[in-house]
Amino acid sequence: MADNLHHRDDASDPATGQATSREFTGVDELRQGVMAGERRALARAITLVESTRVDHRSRAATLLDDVLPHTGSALRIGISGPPGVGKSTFIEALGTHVVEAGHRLAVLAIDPTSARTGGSILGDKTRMEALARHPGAFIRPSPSGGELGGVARRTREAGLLCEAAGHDVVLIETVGVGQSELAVADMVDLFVLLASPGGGDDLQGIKRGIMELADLVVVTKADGDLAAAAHHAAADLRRALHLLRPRHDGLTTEVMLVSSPTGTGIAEVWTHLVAAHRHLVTSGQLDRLRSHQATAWMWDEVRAELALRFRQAPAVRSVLAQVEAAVEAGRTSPTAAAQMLLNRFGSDLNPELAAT
Ligand SMILES: Nc1nc2c(ncn2[C@@H]2O[C@H](COP(=O)(O)OP(=O)(O)OP(=O)(O)O)[C@@H](O)[C@H]2O)c(=O)[nH]1
Ligand SMILES: [Mg+2]
Repeated sequence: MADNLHHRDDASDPATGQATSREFTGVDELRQGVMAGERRALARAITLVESTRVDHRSRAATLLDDVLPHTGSALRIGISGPPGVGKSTFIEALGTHVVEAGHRLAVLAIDPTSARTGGSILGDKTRMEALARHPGAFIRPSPSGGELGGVARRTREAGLLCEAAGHDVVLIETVGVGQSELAVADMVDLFVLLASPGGGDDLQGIKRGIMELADLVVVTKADGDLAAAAHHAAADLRRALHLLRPRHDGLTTEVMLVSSPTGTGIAEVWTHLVAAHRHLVTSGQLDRLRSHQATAWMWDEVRAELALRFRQAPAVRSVLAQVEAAVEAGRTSPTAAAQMLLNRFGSDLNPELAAT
């Protein structure tokens, strides 16, 4: 497999998500490939966890359980910001700095708005060109389609696989257009928010609830004509952040400035992130954060699976359209309808309940 190490991920057919070669068919083989840091095995493993097929889901669960003991030591960073703020350009610059420092980097993306096959990073080839070609970097586009919850769960799993494959820095990017920032903040150690110099009236277009998630705010495009505006934006952001409680004890949310194309400020951002992470580790907060995230993740899985089984249960399915129509038309109250459906679901699970 050594000859594949320097290739970009091309192990699956983007149209079908199906594996295109016969290698790594068994879970055990896949696990060994992942653990050996083989990029094709990693790509294939991620394709497996992204699959919604029932038999794939159970194989994916086995694989994830197997690799779990080999995860946890990576620095997990979330990066978000409004469209066009400079996320891709920033990740290219920061990522290059990180791999040149000897780290192995994985870049994952969550873009539930993207119906494009192959996800957002396809269009980013030009902006992450150098990084994509670097042997120390693994870039994986957002799984296309599906609702946010599903995409987020698969991305979380992909992150674990990357860690098992030896990537000690995992960046998870998302476009800041909705709920996806929350999903990302829930799976990373540190959350970085990008802001642009001229974002508009309400603090560079950042909503307060999102600002509260940030461990670091980075103002992009602090160069050329935009340099002065960037400094103004940074001052505004510092004032706003001053009023917020930091996410972690002992860490204040800094505002830093970068110019991604020239690289100005990038090394400082990295140094800051490493120091913040070290603080989380030594203060014991990282362990607590991750335990909390793991439990939340479990409940997330339960909720999603339960909702799926609920919709598929024959006793529910047979009346679902009718009940929905009745609620839509105002003939049945949502509460009564939900109760009725839940009772039917319960009786499907346990026929004895139906008698009561
Ligand atoms: N001058 C300057 N331009 C930048 C900087 N960062 C990004 N840009 C430019 O801003 C534009 C958008 O950058 P992207 O990196 O594509 O932004 P993005 O946030 O990934 O955008 P989406 O993926 O569409 O959400 C591009 O034309 C970049 O060249 C910067 O630090 N300085
Ligand atoms: Mg982008």
